[in-house]
Amino acid sequence: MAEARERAAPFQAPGDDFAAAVLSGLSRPHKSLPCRFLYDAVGSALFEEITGLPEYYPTRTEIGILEAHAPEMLQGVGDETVLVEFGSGSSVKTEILLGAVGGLGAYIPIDISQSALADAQARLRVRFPKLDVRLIAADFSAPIALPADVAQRRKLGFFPGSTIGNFPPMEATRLLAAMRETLSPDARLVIGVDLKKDPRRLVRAYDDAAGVTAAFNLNLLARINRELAGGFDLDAFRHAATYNPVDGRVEMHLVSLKDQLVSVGEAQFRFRAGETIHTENAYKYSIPQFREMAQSAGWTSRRVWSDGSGLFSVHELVA
Ligand code: AVJ
Repeated sequence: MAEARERAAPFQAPGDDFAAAVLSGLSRPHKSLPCRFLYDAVGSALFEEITGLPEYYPTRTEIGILEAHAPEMLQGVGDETVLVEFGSGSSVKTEILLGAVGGLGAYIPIDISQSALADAQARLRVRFPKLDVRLIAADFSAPIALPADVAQRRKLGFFPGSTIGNFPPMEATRLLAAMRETLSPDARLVIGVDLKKDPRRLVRAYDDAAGVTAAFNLNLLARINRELAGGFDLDAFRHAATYNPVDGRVEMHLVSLKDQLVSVGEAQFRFRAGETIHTENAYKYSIPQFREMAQSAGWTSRRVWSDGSGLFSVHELVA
């Protein structure tokens, strides 16, 4: 049961138990850890650095698409509309939309991190002093009850970053359906989805020359050492990124370089040389594939925007 819940919610839930997840994940025949644990303070800073790497095209490509097409994406948005962002983090991409909108009823960022929400609010207050910002600290993987005064207003959802790609298709479908419910009635969702492409290009985006993604992945072991009295030797593991064409996903792993026994608190785990801990999936979708998944969650993809090289897509879904 606990395992199913972990897979359903790759992002940090309140009261989320790192210790329990690590003990259960390392006890499996195929060792794995939920990717939400990559994002402690160190991991979040490393991810920020990843978004600026030459190989990591998604962030800058999506920003380019948003900048080029924000006015079209915002058609029909006005003083009555409420903008709801899922997993808003620092809300950087939101500023592109907010900068292009004429009027907006309210902006509701939903994030599990209270501190990320507070930072975003402080920044937005400077640039958009009149904007009504309502913070919601919550896990967006289940339907969320919005404040009563906005529940009946027209809502535009925003879910950028191809975060949807971290969920296996079944859970992604469930998540899209939950978002439709949160945004109903008259739901609309602008969502960023990374596209299928040359596997070599995909793998390079997750295994950069400067080794930042390797540091990001290995930080998970450092975090276990820091927080759970772990005995991982970081030099005895290496980062690996591969493309799995059957499942259409990039996988990140930590590969044991030798036979070894590693302690985590009182527990001990055996690793064979070459055995891996699977730490993240990033599913990639063609435009028709994503359309079909959205359809099975009750959405229709009405419009889709892409960059000139076909690297990344932004869909407009309507209920
Ligand atoms: C933030 C989850 C969308 O999957 O591309 C980047 C995370 N992992 N490099 C992604 C990530 C390694 C990123 N997401």
